[in-house]
Amino acid sequence: MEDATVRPIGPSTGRRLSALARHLGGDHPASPSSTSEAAPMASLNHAIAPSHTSAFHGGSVFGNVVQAPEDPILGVTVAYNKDPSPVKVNLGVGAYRTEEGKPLVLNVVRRAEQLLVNDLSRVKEYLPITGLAEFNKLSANPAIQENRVATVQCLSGTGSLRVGAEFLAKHYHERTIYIPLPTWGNHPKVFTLAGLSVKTYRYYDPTTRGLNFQGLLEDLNASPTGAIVLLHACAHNPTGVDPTVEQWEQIRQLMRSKELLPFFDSAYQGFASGNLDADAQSVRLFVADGGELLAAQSYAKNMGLYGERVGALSIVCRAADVAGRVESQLKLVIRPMYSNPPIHGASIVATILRDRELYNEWTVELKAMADRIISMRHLLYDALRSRGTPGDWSHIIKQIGMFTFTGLNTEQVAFMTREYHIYMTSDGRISMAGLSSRTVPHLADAIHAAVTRAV
Ligand code: PLA
Repeated sequence: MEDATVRPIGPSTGRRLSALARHLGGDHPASPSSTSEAAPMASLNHAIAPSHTSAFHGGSVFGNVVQAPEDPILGVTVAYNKDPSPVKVNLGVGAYRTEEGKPLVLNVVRRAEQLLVNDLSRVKEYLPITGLAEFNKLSANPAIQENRVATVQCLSGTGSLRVGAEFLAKHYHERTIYIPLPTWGNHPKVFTLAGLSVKTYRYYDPTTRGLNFQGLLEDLNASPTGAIVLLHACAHNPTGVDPTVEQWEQIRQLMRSKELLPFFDSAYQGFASGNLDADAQSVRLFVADGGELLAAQSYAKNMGLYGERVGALSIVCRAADVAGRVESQLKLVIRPMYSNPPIHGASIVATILRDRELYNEWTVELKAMADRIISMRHLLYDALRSRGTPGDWSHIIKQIGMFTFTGLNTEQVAFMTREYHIYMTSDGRISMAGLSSRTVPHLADAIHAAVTRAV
């Protein structure tokens, strides 16, 4: 029997790749300079395009495969790992480190894992395609009482975004997604390869180092009715600049009046304010009006479960019957992609979310992480002030979440890496969570030297 939902792989993949190549190549409205990783993306253009093999090259059918560039964010860690310098600091990837510079496994996670290990009734059977039911129920927004949400466990935030985007490309009438300028460098790739067409809306104003709220409203207002809009739920990456609650309300009104479909990326809930509820306000505003939306959640950062790849995609619908049908189609997206998600990380999260005491312990540990990051902001700000480093650095303490968008340019970043072994993304973003009071003076020296000496 012919399955109408199956798309031919060859031509459709080719189309997606050429769309991405076009997007990365610059003749698209969302040109490479519009993302936070302009330079490395340009070179991706030819590297990502399929290279059809017609003959042997050097004895291998893959002889003509070109070397792809490293990922602009994860590649920073690759370079860092190769550097033998004892003073090197990795401020690239957004991964929390302790004051001692070590990765942190939350105590509450250790406790949950112990409970899981001790429970001999637990088995390693496949999960359903949609993942662990209890995890999904506990992850879904508590504001949704009416059962009008379809939640599926996915491979962390990235997997949730990808599954949501694949679903939209297949079942939603408008294929254009507007993403903020700048945004997380993986967003345009995830959405383009899922079959959506990516455009940008103004978000950040480099002159004020704040939100370009007027530009944002104008661009959303000028977008076609029904377009999808990617919104960072809180702690915007890379800028650390979020709308206020009043501004969120204005965004909501505009989007609802134009029937724009919100797709929230919630990768840092708890890292903006230290409070899970406060950081969910943006999403909850949109849920409270009864309208529809998508939300991709990640537990990588707020539970420190990075490598466990645990996250959830929620599609909030108008009514329960719609949500049921949406879930049935999400299963058709997931089954041929990875069949069903892994069990361990979701079991940890469910163990913590279901137990009042463990949940409370989590919120305390989360707040401690957020507070340490804030204290690093103050230390760095004070260190630059005491060095008399030219420029206004108050954005370091004003911006929120894991990152500071320093305003340092590519050359200055390269200088800091070369001379000071400070590793960060070329757009000038630093992960504050990777700093400690021991490394702040070294970073301040590097920034001072970069802005006073580098071109
Ligand atoms: N969305 C945003 C806005 C992110 O910053 C990240 C991760 C994700 C989604 C995906 O996270 P997950 O799949 O691990 O849940 N950004 C990191 C890491 C922390 C990365 O680039 O993969 C970053 O350094 O920007």
